[in-house]
Amino acid sequence: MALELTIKPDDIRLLCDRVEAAQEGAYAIHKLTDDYPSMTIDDGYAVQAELRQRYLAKGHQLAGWKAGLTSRAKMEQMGVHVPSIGFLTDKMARTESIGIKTSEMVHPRVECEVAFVTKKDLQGPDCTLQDVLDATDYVLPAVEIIDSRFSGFKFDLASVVADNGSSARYVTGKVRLNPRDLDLTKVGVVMKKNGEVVASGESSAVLGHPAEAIAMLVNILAEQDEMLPAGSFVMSGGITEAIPVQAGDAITAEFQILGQVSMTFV
Ligand code: OOG
Ligand code: MG
Repeated sequence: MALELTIKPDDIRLLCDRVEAAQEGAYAIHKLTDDYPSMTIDDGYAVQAELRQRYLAKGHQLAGWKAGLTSRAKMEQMGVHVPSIGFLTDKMARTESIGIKTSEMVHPRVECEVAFVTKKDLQGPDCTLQDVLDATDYVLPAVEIIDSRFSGFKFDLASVVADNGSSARYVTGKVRLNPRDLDLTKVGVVMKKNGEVVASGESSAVLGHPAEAIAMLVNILAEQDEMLPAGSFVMSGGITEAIPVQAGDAITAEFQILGQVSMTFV
């Protein structure tokens, strides 16, 4: 299956120019559908694919994928009701020990996610939760730092997909567990900002089971004639709503069983 586009290739490149410049310059733009009201989700994925080619051509390495808008809290916060996917590069990875620069982002927000690392290729369509569990090497805790390039963090699905699902940065924790050694529907999370609890939830919020989000991601990749190779790092989507952060903030995400992920913003 291939994407069905309603926007001409020249315009896909033009929209990609806009998104790429906003991502690299850390400034807000208006949502793409303001100028292309008929833009579809497939058009959005075509812009995202062009963006991925451009980053890879510049020497960035593909580091994995992320599912987004997979929990009710996230869908309600963003007013969007269909999950999405985006790609991750090595340039987005951050560690717990080094302050994360807010000057490189427009209006960053943090969210707690269960991440997966695979040991077998996964190929859609029809990828299931069980296929994902069978292919999982280990799960680990992660915090995604999202940063919509759209003014006011307001968008529709076509626009956010073109903006690579607001992907910006991510940090992983140290615990790695075999998915058979925990109940992945019952991972409680608490997000603290400067020592105060700002969000909490349970991993079942992500499509009933976070592995379901990975299956969905694999099936969306199949629509683009792509698969998820063994060894992939994949984030399954924010469990709670995303929390705004600014320079000076310290964030700790506490995951039951999976330990914690901490970071500071500078
Ligand atoms: C879109 C990205 C959503 C998640 O985990 O739900 C996402 C957004 O909310 O800007 O990464
Ligand atoms: Mg996310």
